[in-house]
Amino acid sequence: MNVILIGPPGAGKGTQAQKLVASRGMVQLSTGDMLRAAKTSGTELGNRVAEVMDKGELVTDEIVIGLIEEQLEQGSAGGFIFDGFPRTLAQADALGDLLARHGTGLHAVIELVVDDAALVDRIVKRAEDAQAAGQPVRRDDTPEVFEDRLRAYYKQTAPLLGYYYAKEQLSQVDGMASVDAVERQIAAILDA
Ligand code: B4P
Repeated sequence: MNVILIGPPGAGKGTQAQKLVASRGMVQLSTGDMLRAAKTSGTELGNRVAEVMDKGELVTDEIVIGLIEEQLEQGSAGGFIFDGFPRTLAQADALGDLLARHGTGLHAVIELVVDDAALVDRIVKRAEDAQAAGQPVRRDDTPEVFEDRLRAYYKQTAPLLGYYYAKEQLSQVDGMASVDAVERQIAAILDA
């Protein structure tokens, strides 16, 4: 089963993807995590990625699609969770082509619906928690950069909701609920 988790920044895509890894043996493909790893690599590509991410903008489709393509080559018996990918229509088209080339397809697209105000609170809390624990704070987890991330979401990613709705693949969950309650809603969709 291949599943996309879609939603605004801080909606809980990464949190729920990890739950699916634990409960269903799926492989999580988080473009955010892959890009953060590239950022710390110190390569020229990593430096270019860092500049874009720290401004709250989207990295180019070419880079992100290339990262996903590499991971798909490795296969997954339990299927893939696409966490934070696709984020543009070009990425969505590319994913459809890549899955078809691997003889598989997309089984569900799950939107995590969360109010904008709650998103900012979560991002600020994550930064505070990281600081208190002496861990690195994400440079894009500030209220200022968050505004730009949210703007990028509504402009470039939200159109994907109509794209997948038209294909009858879109389901919505209440992302304002607790982590466990969101997990139960997702399980019900995947089991249906
Ligand atoms: P991502 O890493 O995808 O990050 P995100 O949108 O912030 O996170 P997510 O929704 O996964 O939230 P999380 O579970 O962590 O992207 C970061 C950047 O990478 C982008 O801005 C962009 O520059 C770049 N990028 C990534 N993919 C790209 C692509 N495909 N194309 C181009 N550029 C790309 O949850 C957030 C917080 O909320 C956590 O602290 C969590 O504990 C908390 N939380 C989660 N669920 C909760 C719940 N139900 N209740 C209360 N708190 C909850």
